[in-house]
Amino acid sequence: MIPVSDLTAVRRALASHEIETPSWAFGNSGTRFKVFAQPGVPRTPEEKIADAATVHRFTGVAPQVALHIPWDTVEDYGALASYARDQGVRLGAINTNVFQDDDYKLGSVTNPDPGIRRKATDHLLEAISIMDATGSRDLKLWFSDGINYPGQDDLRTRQDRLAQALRETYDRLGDDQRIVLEYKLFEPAFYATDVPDWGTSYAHCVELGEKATVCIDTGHHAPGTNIEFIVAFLLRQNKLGAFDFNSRFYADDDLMVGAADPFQLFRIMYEIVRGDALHPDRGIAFMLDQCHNIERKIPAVIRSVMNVQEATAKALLVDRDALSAAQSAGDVLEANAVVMDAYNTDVRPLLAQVREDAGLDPDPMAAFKRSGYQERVDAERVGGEQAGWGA
Ligand code: PSV
Ligand code: MN
Ligand code: MN
Repeated sequence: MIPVSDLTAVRRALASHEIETPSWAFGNSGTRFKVFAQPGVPRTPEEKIADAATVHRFTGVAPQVALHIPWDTVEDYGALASYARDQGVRLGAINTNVFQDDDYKLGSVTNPDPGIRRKATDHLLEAISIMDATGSRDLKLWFSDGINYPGQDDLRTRQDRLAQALRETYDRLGDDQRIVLEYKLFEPAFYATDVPDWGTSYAHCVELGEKATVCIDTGHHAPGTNIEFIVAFLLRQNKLGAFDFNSRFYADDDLMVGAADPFQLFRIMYEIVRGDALHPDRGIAFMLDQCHNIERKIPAVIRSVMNVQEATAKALLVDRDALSAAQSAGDVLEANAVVMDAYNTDVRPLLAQVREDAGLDPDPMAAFKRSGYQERVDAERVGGEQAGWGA
């Protein structure tokens, strides 16, 4: 493990790490079987931002909140951005939604009907106008497009339609804006998805240009996929733009990141550290994309942020000199031991110290509980909104 004398750099790295929270994590959500409504859930985008700001107040590392359009539709996005600023946070990625309209039954930008393709592409362009008003950098694209049966539509033509819509969208981006293109193996399409994997996303991004990068949603792979390999590969190509962090036991479970497989999260964060991509200046957005169906939402997001911090702290503790010496010597067991030593370190005291240095309570979960915020919003907010999922 890294010598104690080098811990200053580790502390500094941890203090500057930023995690972006999703507005929809604070609303009611569920599965297709049932949405269990909770008291105190936000009724408006402003209230979702207030909850995200609360997470930031207790963790100190979540200064940005992502919006989902149309779930977070408002009249004046500039005013929403200044509301967020007043709360102590910024508006982050604008997530597009071309999956919750009857017109999109056979696809959005890959639909065989040119009128529906136009409608979907117009939504993407409108999202860029929202970014102009909010000052957001990232346009997050996820397409539910795909087909359920062999022969239902032409696989290759659908790629052409996708490329065309992406090109039009890309050409509308401002100088400081970019596309982050998410992939997903299956669901809602069950036979073939139009952007099913990182390779497809990567190829479209390369074709588009340098303002297009891949978004890795950790829940969107086949079981057993080596996600840290994807991270290493994309970083090497300068094509990793963002994460949608969550964890899964089976498919796209959207559970709290680090809950199902903290070791995988550590391995991912090690590749980030190895690729020198942790600092916000490096342009990787570490976003959460989660739904809290049965647990209270604000503390679940606080816990998720802490889980990412713990994995990151362990990744930073890997003794990279010792690791590369063992690797060069072909010492398999020693190399593995160096990595495992870091993973098996209890980093909670280190993170408590980092928080105290930043003037925060060392235990954000306990501090949130004591604050009375939950009780206050439970009493104040009557008739909270559904997040958009699980209707
Ligand atoms: C799709 O499963 C997805 O991961 C996309 O990011 C959506 O925009 C998001 O879920 C909404 O939670
Ligand atoms: Mn996602
Ligand atoms: Mn998902």
